[in-house]
Amino acid sequence: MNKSHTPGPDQASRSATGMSRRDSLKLGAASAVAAGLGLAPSQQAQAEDVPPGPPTAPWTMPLTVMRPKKPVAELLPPPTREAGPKEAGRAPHQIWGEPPHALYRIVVKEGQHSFHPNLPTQTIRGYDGTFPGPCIVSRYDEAALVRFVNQIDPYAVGFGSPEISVHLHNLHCASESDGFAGDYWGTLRHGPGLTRAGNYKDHLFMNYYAGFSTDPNGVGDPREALGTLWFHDHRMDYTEQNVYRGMIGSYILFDEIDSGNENDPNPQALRLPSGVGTYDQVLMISDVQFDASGNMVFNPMSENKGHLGNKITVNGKIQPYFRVQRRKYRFRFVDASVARFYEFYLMNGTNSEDFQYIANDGNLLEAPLTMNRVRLAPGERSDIVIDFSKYPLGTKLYLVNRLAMKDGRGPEGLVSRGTEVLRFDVAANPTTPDNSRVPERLREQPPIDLSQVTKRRFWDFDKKNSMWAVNSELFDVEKPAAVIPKGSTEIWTLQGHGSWFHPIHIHMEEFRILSRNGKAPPPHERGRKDVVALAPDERVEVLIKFRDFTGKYVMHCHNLSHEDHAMMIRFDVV
Ligand SMILES: [Cu+2]
Repeated sequence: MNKSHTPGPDQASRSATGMSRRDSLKLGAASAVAAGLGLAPSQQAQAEDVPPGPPTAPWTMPLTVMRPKKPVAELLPPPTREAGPKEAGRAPHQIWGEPPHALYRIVVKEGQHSFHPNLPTQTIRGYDGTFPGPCIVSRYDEAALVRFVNQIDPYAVGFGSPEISVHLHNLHCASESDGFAGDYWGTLRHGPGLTRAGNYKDHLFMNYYAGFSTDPNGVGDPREALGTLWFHDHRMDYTEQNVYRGMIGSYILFDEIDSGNENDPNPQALRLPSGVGTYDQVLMISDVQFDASGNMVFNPMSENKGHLGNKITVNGKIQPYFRVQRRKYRFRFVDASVARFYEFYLMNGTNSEDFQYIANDGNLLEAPLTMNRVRLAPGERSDIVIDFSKYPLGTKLYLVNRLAMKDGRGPEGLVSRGTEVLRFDVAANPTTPDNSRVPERLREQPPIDLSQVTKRRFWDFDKKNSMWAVNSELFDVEKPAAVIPKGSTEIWTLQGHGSWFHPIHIHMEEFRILSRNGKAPPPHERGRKDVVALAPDERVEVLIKFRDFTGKYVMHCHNLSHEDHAMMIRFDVV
């Protein structure tokens, strides 16, 4: 048995159905059903072709709009550099000086959620008990400290784990606040990366540009700015179940250039459509599997493939509508699904409409692209701007996913009709003039400089004994697969195999795609990225730096079933 599978401090924690994916592999189908998953035999038999789920009437409720979560005036006990007495036993914050600009408190707990009025209310587990969780809006050079309070019953039953590890996907962040897979915690148990369990854990997000520690001014490089981020659970072995059950939220970063103000008088400001919750909208996309009675199910027999839903949700709703004014809007797509890839089109009758594609993985491109599709792998983000002033009042536009998937193997090509997931109703003229714009130049990119490269590493993503492996090894939480001196620049080669797609995500720093099978990446992938969808047998080379922080981080497949068993490596920056 691989060392990483030896029992850790928490191993008494298995709840009735919350067995880890690896356990259920060992136990097999019969015991998984016996564990009370309540799946009808037909559904088990159809694990690959997801059954359609009960009918739901389209366009019966409005889109849930993500608005900025309010900070709190104080936290009790006050945050401290060293973990507080009742805090999960994390390492001290690497940077600790002035009090953080904003304090947030997010309670991780069960909540009752309605995906659709035709379906029963579901017990989800999420940030503040909602699906999706809150949206935090932050700014560069204004640190945010987020206290995550874990109120999940440590003896809770059902799929998912009561222990959590919160990862803020894409933040350039100190290891102790990154949500390392082995840093999971609850009120009773903890992972091998922490010294004790706790009631809460503070994550300190400094919101510094990469390169700040070697910049004489301490600012870093604004060309490294991040924009659309999201946070989600990263608990080793249970990430898929916890994310699927609702542990997702969004995090937006602004700076002087992308300032979040379309009327900004600063000449540097881009003045993109602004106002998170008004003309700047987060769209978190998750697919959920419902059984015939309309209950959300998690089928561990999709083991090894990736769990697909039979309903696509946008901000936790099935087929909502969104009333828009005849003006420009920014939409930030987040693929928060555990395995599903999407390709979205904006349909006006039978025409697919063009829009401006401005950011990939939350990072503004150098220049906007005119496109008619948004393709997303799990973990990826895309920002687009749609100008609804082109359409007469009363127009209805549909966001349609045309990408087919039969199982977690990956996308199988486009279908002609697709699934409508969101309807835009052009409902009103703007009440104030639309001063927003999409300028011809967005954000300058750092140059690709290969002269700094000190090391190349090769990572092979393949199956080994029915498990997912990297360089033929399963994830070992205790042992780094790479030890990287802080400040290094490296080229990593990511190699896929067989007929499987693997969306590969690297923590801590973004990368630039140098080549896909020896060829330049497509224009929308020429900016900075943190996920690259590795196609079957594809070889991707990326350039990546490891700056500013030290500690343990991970690279993994963002098909979360693959990640959980166990296509992930630990790397340490020292
Ligand atoms: Cu994978």
